[in-house]
Amino acid sequence: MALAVTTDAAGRLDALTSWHSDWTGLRVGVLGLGATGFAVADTLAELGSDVLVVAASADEQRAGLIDVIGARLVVADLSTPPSELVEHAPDVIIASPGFHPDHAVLLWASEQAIPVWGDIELAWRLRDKVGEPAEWILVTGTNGKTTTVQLTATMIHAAGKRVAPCGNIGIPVLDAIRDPQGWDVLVVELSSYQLHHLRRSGPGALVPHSAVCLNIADDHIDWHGSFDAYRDAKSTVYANTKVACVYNKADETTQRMVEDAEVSDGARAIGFDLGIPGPSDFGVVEGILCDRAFLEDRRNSAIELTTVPELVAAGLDAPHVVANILAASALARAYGVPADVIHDALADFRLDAHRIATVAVADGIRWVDDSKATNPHAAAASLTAYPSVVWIAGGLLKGVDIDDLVRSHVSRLRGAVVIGVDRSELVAAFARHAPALPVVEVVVDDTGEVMPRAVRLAAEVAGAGDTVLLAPAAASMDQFADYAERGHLFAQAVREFLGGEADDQSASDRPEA
Ligand code: UMA
Repeated sequence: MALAVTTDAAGRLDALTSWHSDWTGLRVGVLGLGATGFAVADTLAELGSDVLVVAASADEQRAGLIDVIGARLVVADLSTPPSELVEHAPDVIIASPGFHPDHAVLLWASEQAIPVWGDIELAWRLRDKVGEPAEWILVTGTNGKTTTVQLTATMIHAAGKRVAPCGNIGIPVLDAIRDPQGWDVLVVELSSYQLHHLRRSGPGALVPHSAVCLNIADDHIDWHGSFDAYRDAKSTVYANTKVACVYNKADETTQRMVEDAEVSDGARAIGFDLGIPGPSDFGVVEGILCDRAFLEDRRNSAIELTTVPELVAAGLDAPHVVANILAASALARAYGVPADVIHDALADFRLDAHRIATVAVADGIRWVDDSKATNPHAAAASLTAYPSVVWIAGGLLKGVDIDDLVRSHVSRLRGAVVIGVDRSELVAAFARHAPALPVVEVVVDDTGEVMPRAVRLAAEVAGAGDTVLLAPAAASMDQFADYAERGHLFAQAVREFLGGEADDQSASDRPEA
């Protein structure tokens, strides 16, 4: 009898592949009440499901709306599954991305054989709410995801298509698919957390138009448990791709992911890097960014997309940004965007705040905010863009090893200012690889004080021709609300310092000799 019930429940879930399926009465446990949990609860309550949300904490505004949308909320210590959830006996659990795979409630769900979906799978199943479902273009990678999503969406929009950037970028995909205007294309940023919850086959598996993993390096190892688990999660992005699997020729792991992927018949592998492109690649020839993939005579010719001098004018010439542009162009060309449309779209494109943004240039010193460099791989890309750097680094290292980053960039460093809780690891790495380098620590914890002190200390070391670069290689949550606040406070401190208002109290921050 129990077996029959389980089979029926599984059969019902398998059949739920449309907005127009019968979702009424489905017992759903939603984990988390952030952006994702709210979108999930709101959607499924609208569809008539019986929704119970559980979260360790919840923002007041969303919590206040739970009754209104017709769901229930339990805020509890989730070290064990709350009794309300056990009594609810959910047919399916939908987990917010931040829930660790070993979270007590997920372990319980697995013991009880309760299927767990992510919000992305739910959105895929519901994608036909408004007219013809949009094509999905997927973007993941350790760094450059958001910029590449924005670039791709900008290019497709310039071609006159209705396109929504969504996903980890900050807009739940469920919000995009419920937008009454409907879309031709969703460009979906996927984090490794979201990819971890995706299945590669079966009724809930995504079938993307095209996909890219931009690069892969140590990040979020504390969440996934190992680099291999992180890489495996990322590789799911290519599963079932129909048209183009775009990979980074400078990052062999992404190429292997494509080689190993189960894709739809006819899907092509398209490489990109900053070198000369082979047939089926995107690359750069004598300062010209080229498509050598989406043209008839790709053996003998290539199509010009834009030039490096034009990118310099738009502030888009840092090497990692050029790589993002090539990846986005590959996705847009795969979707059929003409090369001249891409060219014109790039001329107007500007990077978001806190991404390799020049805050000020004074006395020959450039001050750059790359607070978005939250891991060593991103910081490496940003360090590589400048020849002589006073580096402001540190924060929460998230279990990743900083040693290689320090070792491989010492030659371009004039000095370093170390911030954040994990300072000792950075300071030890400098001691090992650059014992003569001036390295100072900011030992204050007060959020408002960290950047003014870091800026004053950096100014003591920097000279004409140097760049003072905030590229922390670490997360910000130890001292700041997020990377945006960290970058904002840096920029403010730079402006105040250059305004001549700063006095010098920095000696107290120097480490003991
Ligand atoms: N919660 C718990 N226990 C946990 C984890 C979370 O109770 O162990 C609860 C919290 O109390 C809160 C809710 O879950 O109620 C928060 O859920 P969440 O952490 O999954 O965050 P959301 O607000 O749903 O936002 C998520 C993404 N956040 C994370 O993956 C951590 C957002 O990416 C994304 O924009 C949003 O979904 C929409 O898709 C942010 C992010 O930092 C930008 N992503 C990471 C990154 O880019 O490095 C992966």
